[in-house]
Amino acid sequence: WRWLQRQRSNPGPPGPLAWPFVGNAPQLGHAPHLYFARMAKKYGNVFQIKLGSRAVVVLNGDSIKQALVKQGAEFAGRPDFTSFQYIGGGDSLAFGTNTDWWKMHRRVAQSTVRMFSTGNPQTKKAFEHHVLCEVRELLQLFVEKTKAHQYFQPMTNLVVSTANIMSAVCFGKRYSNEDQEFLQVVGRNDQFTKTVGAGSIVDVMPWLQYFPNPIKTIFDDFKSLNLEFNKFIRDKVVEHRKNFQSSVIRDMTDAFIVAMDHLRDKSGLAPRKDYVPPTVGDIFGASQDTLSTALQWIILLLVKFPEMQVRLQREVDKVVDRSRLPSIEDQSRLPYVTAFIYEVMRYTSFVPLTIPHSTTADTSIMGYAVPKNTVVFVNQWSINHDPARWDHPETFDPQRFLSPDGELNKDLAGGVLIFSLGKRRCIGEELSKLQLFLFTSLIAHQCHITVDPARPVKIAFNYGLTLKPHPYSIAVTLREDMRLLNA
Ligand code: HJJ
Repeated sequence: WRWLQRQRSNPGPPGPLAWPFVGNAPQLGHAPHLYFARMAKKYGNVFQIKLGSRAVVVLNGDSIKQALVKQGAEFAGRPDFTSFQYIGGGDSLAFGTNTDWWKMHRRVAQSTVRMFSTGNPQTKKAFEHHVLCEVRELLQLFVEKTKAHQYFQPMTNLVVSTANIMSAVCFGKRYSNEDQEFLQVVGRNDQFTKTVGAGSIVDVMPWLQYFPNPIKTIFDDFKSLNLEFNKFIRDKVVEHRKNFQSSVIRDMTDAFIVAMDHLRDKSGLAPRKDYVPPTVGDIFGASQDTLSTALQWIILLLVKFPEMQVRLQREVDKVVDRSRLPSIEDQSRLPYVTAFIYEVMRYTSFVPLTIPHSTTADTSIMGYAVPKNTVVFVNQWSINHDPARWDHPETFDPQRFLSPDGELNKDLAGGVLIFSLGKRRCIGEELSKLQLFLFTSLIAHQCHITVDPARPVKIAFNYGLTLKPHPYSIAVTLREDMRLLNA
């Protein structure tokens, strides 16, 4: 009777009717986050669907903070998805389960990332230098391409560029834009993103990987890309261990070797495994995929809204004259640049759903029972497009983050959700915001970007863990002589 009463007073979340065998998978379509937003209107912020034979609880709006922060431990798990077992050879920090070892491992990763990006003024300068060098190469290439072809597609160069910044930080090495080997490793983000995004079919219907069909082909590509990626990273770590000197920490890989070996000796918790490669893999992989996606969107929106591009240039010109380049210290005096970046993150919500979570215990959320090991999708897009939070959420308008006297509204900016919350929130947030600020202000300071008038850009995406814009073509001209950039 008690059991029955509990079931009655605390049932599972409501949701749409599910088909046998496939569940609601056919309804997700090409934009699961939009389908979820529609369902949230109908059933409320917490609802349940079925994918294959698995129950999935989808969190929208206010329920996200409740689950990930207030009930953080219960919602910090990861499902045992097939695809996750191939990332970092199954030892990825981002896709792994939260054990005691995982918690320490995460702390070490967090402090090591900080040590090489935003940790102190010195490391910030070193990081800024890497970004500067890479933007210089990139803009030079863009100008050459414009001279040769007028309009060209910038996507691949943006991937190589961001990968190079993190390659410099992680491995102390950069690659040429023509390096085919490097491109083979970093040029397959679309395949990665497609397979690990929430709603990926192979994870909920794993039997699809066993007979020829389109999903199997996508999954085979995913497996091979991970094998190649992991080999690239492992070779780097082997090389680093070979000429390692504890007195000279050359890059992030060296720092991880020190930190992880120390952690392993001290805690006794870690299995006898080398966790340096999967950790460096996560940081290198995550940063190049997300940063290149962000830049692809930033450039698309700069050419879509040329009046905003001019306003960015004016603001940067007012603060940074032609005798030097924008730097980290300028950020507080460049509120429009910062507002523009926040609006790109809000409007595109290019990580619409976080990496899938799972519950670590029987729990409840907003009055609904959720059993242990339930898959949980977190709809970040629903926060960023909630009409109760934002005026005209479907309008791209950086001005929304500025007060009438032009200052950045930090509360509003803090309301954009793209790095997740709680125990699984992104460890690269500061690094990535710094990098986006430098890229955007450098582009505004140095060049002007236009789009082929014959082929105006459309704001459309391919769904995955990160939303990629459809390909587009641009022309890039320097605003001033290139000498400045070389100075
Ligand atoms: C990769 C692209 C990869 C890894 C890691 C091991 C940590 C976008 C969001 C989070 C990022 C999640 C992480 C991704 C790890 C990539 C990325 C790729 C192979 C990898 C929300 O990144 O093409 O291959 O192997």
